[in-house]
Amino acid sequence: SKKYNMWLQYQPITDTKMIEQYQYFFTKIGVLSEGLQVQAALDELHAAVPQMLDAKFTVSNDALNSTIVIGNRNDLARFLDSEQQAKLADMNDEAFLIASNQEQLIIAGNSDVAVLYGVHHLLRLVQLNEDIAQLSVVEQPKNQFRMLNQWDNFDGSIERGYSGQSIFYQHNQFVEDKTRIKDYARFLSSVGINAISINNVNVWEEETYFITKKYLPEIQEIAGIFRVYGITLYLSINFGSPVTIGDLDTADPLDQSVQNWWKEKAKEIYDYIPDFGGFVVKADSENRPGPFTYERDHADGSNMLAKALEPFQGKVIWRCFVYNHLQDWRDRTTDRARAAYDHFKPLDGRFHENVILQVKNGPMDFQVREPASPLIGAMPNTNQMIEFQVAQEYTGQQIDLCYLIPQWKEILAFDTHIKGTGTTIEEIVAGNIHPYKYSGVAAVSNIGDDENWTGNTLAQANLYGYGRLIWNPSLLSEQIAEEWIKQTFGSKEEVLNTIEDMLLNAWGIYENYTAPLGVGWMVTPGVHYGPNIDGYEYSKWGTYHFADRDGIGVDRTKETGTGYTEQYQEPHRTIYNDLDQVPDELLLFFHHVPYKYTLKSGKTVIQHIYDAHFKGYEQVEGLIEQWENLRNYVDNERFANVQDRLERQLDNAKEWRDQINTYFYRKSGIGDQHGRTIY
Ligand code: BDP
Repeated sequence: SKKYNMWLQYQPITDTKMIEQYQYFFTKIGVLSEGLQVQAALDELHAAVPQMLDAKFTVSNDALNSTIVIGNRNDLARFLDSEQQAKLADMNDEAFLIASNQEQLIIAGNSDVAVLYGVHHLLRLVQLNEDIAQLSVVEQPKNQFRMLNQWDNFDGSIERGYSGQSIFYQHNQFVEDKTRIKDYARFLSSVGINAISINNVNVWEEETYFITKKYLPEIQEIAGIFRVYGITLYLSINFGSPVTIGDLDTADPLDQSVQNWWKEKAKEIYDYIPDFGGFVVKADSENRPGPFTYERDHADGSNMLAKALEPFQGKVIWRCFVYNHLQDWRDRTTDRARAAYDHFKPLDGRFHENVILQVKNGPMDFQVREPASPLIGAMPNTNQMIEFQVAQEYTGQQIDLCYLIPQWKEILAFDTHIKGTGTTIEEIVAGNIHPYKYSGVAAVSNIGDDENWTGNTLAQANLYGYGRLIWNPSLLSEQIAEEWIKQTFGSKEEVLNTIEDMLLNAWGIYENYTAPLGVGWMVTPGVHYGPNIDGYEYSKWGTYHFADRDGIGVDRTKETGTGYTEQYQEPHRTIYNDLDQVPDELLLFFHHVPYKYTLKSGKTVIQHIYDAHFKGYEQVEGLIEQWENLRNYVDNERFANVQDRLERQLDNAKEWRDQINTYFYRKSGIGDQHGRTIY
């Protein structure tokens, strides 16, 4: 169905200018390589071409007489001129080249999976109705690791999942029918994802056994499905495994028997899955076990696992989401925002070369607005990757529309100044600033077994955009939106313009009606949807806004606050620390100010709160109208799905608007300048 097929719709080409050209090229396909991923590329052509062109093609290894030739660089060598050879030789393993003239089109990859990427690139061009008769494309991914983390539990539930149940597990069993896993792999490879961890970072009881004979045969099968699409499989592990599933009484990383236990474990896993990626580890975080129990640190813990995986080229992806989740809210000196940096920065240089630290994009936890994490790039001698959240945990849970690409782009563009101007997060995680052996990007996935994968059909754009963006971070949010819309809904002007406008404004709209000016956390505790202004205010999680009768915001300055601003390089340290320089949208993240404090916009904080919340609600009404105009352009199912979500979003925006405005009116006693009704 259309909703199931996401951006690989392969709808019949109707552009009469292009159809002849496409029909010409897709008649004789020469396949010169035999690898698994080249076979997957051919399968994809078989799936796509008959639908798009109402035509069939022949397949042979007769390259000379083929209209399209695909293969890896070695097998295709004779067909590449020296310039093309040189170009490819200059690029990484996942690079491909597409070259065409009126007669023939060549796709050459630096590896088999690169051929698959090249074929997807071509199919994308066709879906976008582009001219393919004079192509000269060379592309390589900017990031080495392009990963997704599934937060799927063995019982079939998904931690922070908003699209149904797991496509991997049901009632503590692996799903029997693996079609969806295969299709997921197809979708992911079409946007260049090359790594996946398939179980929740919180590894509860039964999942701990994933690394045992009990489950490895099934995991081996899943690894095999992903392998065909060039995606390496990882597992989240429980640091306490030697105790939980072994017969040791300790998981102390410096204990010889523990080290041996993990070495044996690694051997066992690699017997089943020779190209197993490695472990994702959440340790000493939110009640998960870790090295702290044994008075060891994160370097001790991760290195021990790294040594076990090393003989097999495995990696340890160690998460930096570590903070005191049992803090006393009365203690105003501890600051959760400081935690990742405080824990990890002092350990720089002590990590094994196959350890990669995975750092969330902001210092707190995927709020609608946070500054970039100061830990990223701050450890020149330690591999790092950034972690985004495609799942809309705090950004509307795939009920509310929130196109996240602009948020991620802002983070990637952040210039840390760690090694002078131009040391952006984008370049750091691409491995261009520090001599990382491994680096890249990971993100929490947003899919489940809903027919449309993502609950809200428009949330498919975030998954698509995530892959595209981390392959090529210089793509604009607009470009990614356009590509996605055309492939998903077709190229009609009306559809394109409307959905693009909706997507590009969505993040700002969501921010308008939720927590203001970077303060975050005014969500319902636990579920994290809908407003509850004081829900987290007197709790142990370190998530406060400090609103009182005089003002609001968290003082993180050097002089009077938590000193968090000191974790940044100049000029950010000064900018964030200085009330006159801090950008409005982050004001309350860094400062506690009176309600009548005047923003750079010229408004007072309190008036900004009122205006933004009234506006945000109206903007959602606007989204509903925009979507309504597409009634005749979008198939009923997808139309109804989005319409329903937008109605629910409006209810949510209303709750937020009224609770936030009322709360701050009551706290401050200051009325709205425009005299609007505040309940
Ligand atoms: C938070 C989620 C929680 C996750 C945690 C994590 O609320 O469910 O387990 O992040 O990243 O955002 O480990």
